[in-house]
Amino acid sequence: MTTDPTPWRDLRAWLRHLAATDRLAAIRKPVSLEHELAAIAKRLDGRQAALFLAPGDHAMPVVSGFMSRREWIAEAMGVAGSELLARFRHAADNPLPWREVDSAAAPCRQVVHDFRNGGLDILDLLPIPTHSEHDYGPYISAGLVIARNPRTGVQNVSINRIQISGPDRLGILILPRHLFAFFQTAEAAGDALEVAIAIGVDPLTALSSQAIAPLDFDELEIAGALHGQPLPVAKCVTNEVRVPAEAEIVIEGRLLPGERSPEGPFGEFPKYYSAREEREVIAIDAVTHRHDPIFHTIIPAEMEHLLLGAIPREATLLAHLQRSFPNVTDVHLSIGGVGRYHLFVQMKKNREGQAKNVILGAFGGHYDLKQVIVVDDDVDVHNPLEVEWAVATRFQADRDLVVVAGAQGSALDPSTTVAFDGNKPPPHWQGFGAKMGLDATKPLTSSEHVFTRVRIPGEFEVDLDEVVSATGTDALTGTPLAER
Ligand SMILES: [Mn+2]
Repeated sequence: MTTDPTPWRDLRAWLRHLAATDRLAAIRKPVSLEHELAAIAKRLDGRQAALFLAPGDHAMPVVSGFMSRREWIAEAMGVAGSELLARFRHAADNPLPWREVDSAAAPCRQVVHDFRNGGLDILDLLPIPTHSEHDYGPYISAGLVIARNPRTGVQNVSINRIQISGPDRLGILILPRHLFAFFQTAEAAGDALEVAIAIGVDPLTALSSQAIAPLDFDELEIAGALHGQPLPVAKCVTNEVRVPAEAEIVIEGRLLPGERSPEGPFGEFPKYYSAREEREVIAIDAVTHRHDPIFHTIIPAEMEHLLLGAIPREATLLAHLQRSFPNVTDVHLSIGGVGRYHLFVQMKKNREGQAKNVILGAFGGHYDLKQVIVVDDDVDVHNPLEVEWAVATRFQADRDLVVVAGAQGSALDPSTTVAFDGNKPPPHWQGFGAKMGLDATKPLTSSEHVFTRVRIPGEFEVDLDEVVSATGTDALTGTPLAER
């Protein structure tokens, strides 16, 4: 597998590439940071990245949607779309340690705003949008939160939603994963946890942050492997965290021990809001950035958000399934299933009943999975119409359906809350729900043509440019136009 260095080492190189290929829309008109910016970016999502040159009262541009297509992400990796999951998995299996550069010379700290003496307001410095209708206010939605394990010093990278709570205060949602474990350790000792929030990184570094990796596995090493060379990192000005040196903007701060304050509501990936609750608090110590930095925002629940979550999960789930079922050939987390809940699995079945084993195996691979559909290898799992056709013609509910009641699922799935008073389950009941698996594979043996898929010989070989006369003939009369 190729590990040649990729050409797009930082965000601006990737944006120049998109601009050169008509995939970057420049919005010069002043737009409001409240809803208007997000509305425009949403309309362009999946077609063109949006670069806002006059957001709010700020001179700092905002970009969104620069990885809103699966093919674009494959392109950033330098592989074909069919190689995307294999390339990501190869990088996760072969991480490349980062390379520390002279922090004083790092692009991400060409300009330093020290918050420790007070008087600065993050909303004056950065163009932070308010996205959805009922959001509490401005949110940082594309910040890579980097912290070090207090026990081992190994870093972790995750994207967390970050609310602006005050001039130097942030609210943050921390799910019970690695950052949570680090902060628990620090807080138990009465210590703050140093963090850095990197905003405006290249697509591969952003994607790496979403890898489903073990504790004490620095996701920035996957970014290096995807780039084909070690990622340059620089030490923060006010703490020990190492951040991508090419980042546009870095917020340095501390998660405060024993402090909680209200965070939310915020429109999340399932296209519903999560509630306002007491959550962790970050105190800002510094904001550093490049000269002329670019602020990145992810429009919640749109393609950039869904793909960032889906692709690393697909790579992990494919590897997980192939360990037990080497005849599994591909997987896809559907966009309709918010890139998290619905998994399509393609396999070359060679024993009856295998698809049900695959269904059970998949549910063990990630608790977010709610529905698994298994299809044969003649069905394209990246095309939801093909998957529905397989269910329509190869599946019978009394024979091919697997239901597991009362399992753990996504806490953000609102249908898991209906049995609870006011739809508010206590934390230990959140995400409690059912799993559904559909075996939409055809039987291994069948009578002649019962399961033969209709095809027309030559359909894919025909050269339309050659056989269709674009001009010169009147389609109705067959008279050459030149003679009319
Ligand atoms: Mn991690």
